[in-house]
Amino acid sequence: MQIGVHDSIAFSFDPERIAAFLESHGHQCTVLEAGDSVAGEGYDCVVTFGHEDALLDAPWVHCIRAGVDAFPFDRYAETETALTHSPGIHATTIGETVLGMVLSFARRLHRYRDRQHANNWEIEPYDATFTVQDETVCVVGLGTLGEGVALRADALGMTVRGVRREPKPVPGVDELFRPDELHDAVAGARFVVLCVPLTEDTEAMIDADVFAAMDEDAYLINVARGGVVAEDALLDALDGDEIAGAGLDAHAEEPLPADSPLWGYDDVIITPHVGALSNTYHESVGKLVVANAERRENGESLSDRVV
Ligand code: NDP
Ligand code: 7N6
Repeated sequence: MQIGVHDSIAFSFDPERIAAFLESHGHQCTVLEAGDSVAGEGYDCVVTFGHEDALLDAPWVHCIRAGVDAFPFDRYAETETALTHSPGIHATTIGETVLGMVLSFARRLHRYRDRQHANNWEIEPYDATFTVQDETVCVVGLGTLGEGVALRADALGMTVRGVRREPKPVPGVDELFRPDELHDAVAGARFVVLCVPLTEDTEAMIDADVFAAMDEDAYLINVARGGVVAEDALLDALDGDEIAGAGLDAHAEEPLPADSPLWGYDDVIITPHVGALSNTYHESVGKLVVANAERRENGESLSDRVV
């Protein structure tokens, strides 16, 4: 197959990595720059991080992300361009990123790393330090990400609450809540971890009322999308000591603007939307594309299709 590899992938890793992987599986690849024409170039598929209108000239666009909330579905439907995404590959990376943040907050590692830059031996307040064993985590959204977090939290001896619409049990989750029980689910949890897609229902679902329901010593961790959290309410909650801190991989605006107040808090850990990345991401996505290319060649319908 002839596959275009869009250089928006460079937000996450070198597009040549996935091009080389696809070529090693017998496909011909061209790296496309933003603004390059796709019409009439003979591409069977374009693999991309983001959307631009030129992609609508391809018969099939594959997004390397699980969340495709930034794609204009109606335009894909209008132009009959198939859009596929990359679910099911983020459990381990995100699970480990979240548990890294959880352990850092508990063991205060982020504060010692901050002080290391100033050769500063200062010790954290005695009461600021805790162990996560026997603490409670509330995981909001229990798909690939949420289960990856739940299993790892369970392995560390945490009590795991989960929130989802369908009351279907999930490995590692001790207690299930419905979205309309969110306030009860977060109350008493030391960590609240967001793993939901950004939809009409989840936009700004973490608002001032949810922060008020959270414990004062609780931490919010967002590995979903920035839009799931009402950012003003988060800032108020941090300023008003309504919560203890936050671990933020997803942000309302990305890159997080240099003048965002969020950079300034001792107990906010900011990562630049890299929670899912690892040195094998190109292979994980590449395998999804290779499998779908085979389906397309065999005249079968594509998997993981969103439009
Ligand atoms: P999945 O589709 O596997 O899981 C989504 C989960 O959210 C399901 O358990 C679903 O359960 C639940 N859910 C949906 N709507 C609601 C709601 N209104 N209230 C409560 N729960 C809800 O998605 P993934 O786990 O793969 O990814 C989730 C999102 O995380 C992606 O859409 C993406 O935006 C983001 N993401 C971020 C990454 C990063 O790098 N930081 C990496 C990968 C994904 P039910 O249907 O029962 O409600
Ligand atoms: C890194 C993953 C997703 O939705 O936001 C993540 O999958 C990006 C490319």
